[in-house]
Amino acid sequence: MSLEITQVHAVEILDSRARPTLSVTLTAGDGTRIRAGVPSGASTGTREAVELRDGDQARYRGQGVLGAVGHVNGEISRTLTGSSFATAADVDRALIELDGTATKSRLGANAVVGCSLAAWRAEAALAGRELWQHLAQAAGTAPRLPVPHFNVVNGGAHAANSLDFQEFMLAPLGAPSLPEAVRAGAEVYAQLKACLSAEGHTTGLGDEGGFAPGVDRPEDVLRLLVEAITDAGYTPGRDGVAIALDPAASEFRHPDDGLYHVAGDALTSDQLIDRYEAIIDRFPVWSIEDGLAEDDWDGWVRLTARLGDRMQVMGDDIFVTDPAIITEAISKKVGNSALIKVNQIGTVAETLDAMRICREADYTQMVSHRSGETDDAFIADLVVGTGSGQIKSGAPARGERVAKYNRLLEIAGAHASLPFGLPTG
Ligand code: 2PG
Ligand code: MG
Repeated sequence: MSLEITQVHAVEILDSRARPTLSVTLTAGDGTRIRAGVPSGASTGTREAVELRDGDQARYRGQGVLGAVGHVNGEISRTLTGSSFATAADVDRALIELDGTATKSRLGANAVVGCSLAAWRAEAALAGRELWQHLAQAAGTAPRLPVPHFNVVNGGAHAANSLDFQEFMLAPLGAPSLPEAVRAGAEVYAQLKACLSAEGHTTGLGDEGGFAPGVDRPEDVLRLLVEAITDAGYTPGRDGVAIALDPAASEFRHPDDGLYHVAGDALTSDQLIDRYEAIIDRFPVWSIEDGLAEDDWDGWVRLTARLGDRMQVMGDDIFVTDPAIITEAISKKVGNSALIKVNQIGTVAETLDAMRICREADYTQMVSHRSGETDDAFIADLVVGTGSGQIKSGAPARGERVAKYNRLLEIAGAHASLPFGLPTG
């Protein structure tokens, strides 16, 4: 079977932060029309694929994407239409070649990723398969429903509060099924709102739908989370509802002194590792993403050596879903887990490659949304198809976040025999 594309067309739409992004519509030879929405991050890694923004201050404060839209409707359309591709991976290769830069900065990673997502979706539709089934076949993986990680408290670059750590997530590791995990996330989220109100905190939301209270110390948030988990009737910990953190430490390491600034303390890498150790001694935290900054590779080696047998040490900004960087990290024993974002590297084919490298090295993986999102739920199918076992898509609230969890619930409801939870063995 081959993929014949008759039209590719992009328009500028809005993401969940009122910033422009792309919607790409691809028409296949048989008339099938497929749409993809492009996500966008705020706390980005410096080695990520580069989004093209117009920079025209007269429109959307320079954030417009008409240039990227123009590339889809011009150069990319001319390259992809009229020819027939053996696979969607070949479309990705054509996009990479056409762009010609290491970071997709010429056409824009936002233009490229929209076309890639649409091409894989089109290939699945032409094959008459669900997207997750198609991705499983392409990757040679066993499908599995993931443990959702609900980001219920937002700080850092995702909220206007003074909390330095970016994300506090509920991980219902002990749930018996995906629907029960979603239920636990939603019930604890509601309980947390009550706990915050009871202590006089505001319950306004951050970019990913989590609460953004005026609490400074991460330990104070963790205490509130444990209280909410317990009050909602769940057991804090791996048998019930555990906690995962994304401090996003690159954001609070100050360039002037090289120290990590957390709630008024200025910490060296080793002092911050001590703080994490104290946190996991005291609270049911099972995973820490970006615990140190993306350029603190020596610190990462020590963090992994000290805490890697007790928890997930996950790289996001440091790995940027880049197969070459992940390969280097594995050889240096940096982390034991990778966050996976398609738009960080720019194509689905390269993402599947990064995921294969992780699998082969026994690095765990979590598929992730971005803080700026659309209603596109591609990542729900990606996580199920690749069987990676973990996803984060923000709070169990707000349309662009629940679009992913609801897609997972639909897959779970229609395919009762799919296994759920972290991969075993
Ligand atoms: C992260 C992501 C998603 P952003 O740091 O993991 O939660 O944030 O999309 O802003 O990079
Ligand atoms: Mg992160």
